[in-house]
Amino acid sequence: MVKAFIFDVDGTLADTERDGHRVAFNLAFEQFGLDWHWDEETYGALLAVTGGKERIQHYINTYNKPEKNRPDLEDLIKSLHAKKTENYVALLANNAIPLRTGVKRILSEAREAGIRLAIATTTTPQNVTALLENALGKESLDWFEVIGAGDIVPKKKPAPDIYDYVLDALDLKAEDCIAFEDSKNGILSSLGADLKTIITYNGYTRDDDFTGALMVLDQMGDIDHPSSVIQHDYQQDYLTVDTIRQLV
Ligand code: XBP
Ligand code: MG
Repeated sequence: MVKAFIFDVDGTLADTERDGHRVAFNLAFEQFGLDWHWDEETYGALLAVTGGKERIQHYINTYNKPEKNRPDLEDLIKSLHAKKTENYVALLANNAIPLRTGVKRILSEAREAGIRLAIATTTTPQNVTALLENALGKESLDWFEVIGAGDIVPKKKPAPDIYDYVLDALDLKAEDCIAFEDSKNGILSSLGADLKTIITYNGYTRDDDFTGALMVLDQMGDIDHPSSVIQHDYQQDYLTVDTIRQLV
């Protein structure tokens, strides 16, 4: 009996990375007078590191940026990231990034079926609030019993900590829940917490290794936008709560 669904945010609920986070990072770099620019391909490679502050540090190391020797580097990264969060929230408010196909329907079906909802993400809490409010309305924040996000745990994905935190807050066992993820770092985290995991990949993650997934699809899909199922013998046109219940 499935008792709760736990959702990743970036890449799973919405395609936020290329046209959301990436744009907000680049704007922050400009605002700080830095000549850094993350094009789509560069950003795809940088996504190997989760967490915006960690990603900036990784970029500085990998590209051997002169800023690496600044004595105030830690503060610089913190301020840059705070500006990036401000930019991202403003971007969502002006031009909401839609939820991926089928996400809203799955959330409604789950609510009707009495399945509890939660979020386990690496992104900053304000970003989750902004995405949900803009895409689904303010009241949608109450649909999620637990929102585990950002620095609330010291070790970000691929560590299992954020999922362990959410399971603990829900007071549920992993075997009673399903995780929804889009990336290798995401599934390493959810499997590390012993969660059965459904993958809906995106442009950046289509070639990731999803070994151990319960099912891998290109999207949850809808009646007009059928899913392609990559891994699992599954006959339906799109993912439904009933199908998920039959799978487990
Ligand atoms: C995605 C991430 C985040 C975002 C940027 O998290 O790794 O770092 O790219 O957000 P998930 P921040 O897939 O777990 O939702 O800059 O706030 O970290
Ligand atoms: Mg993700």
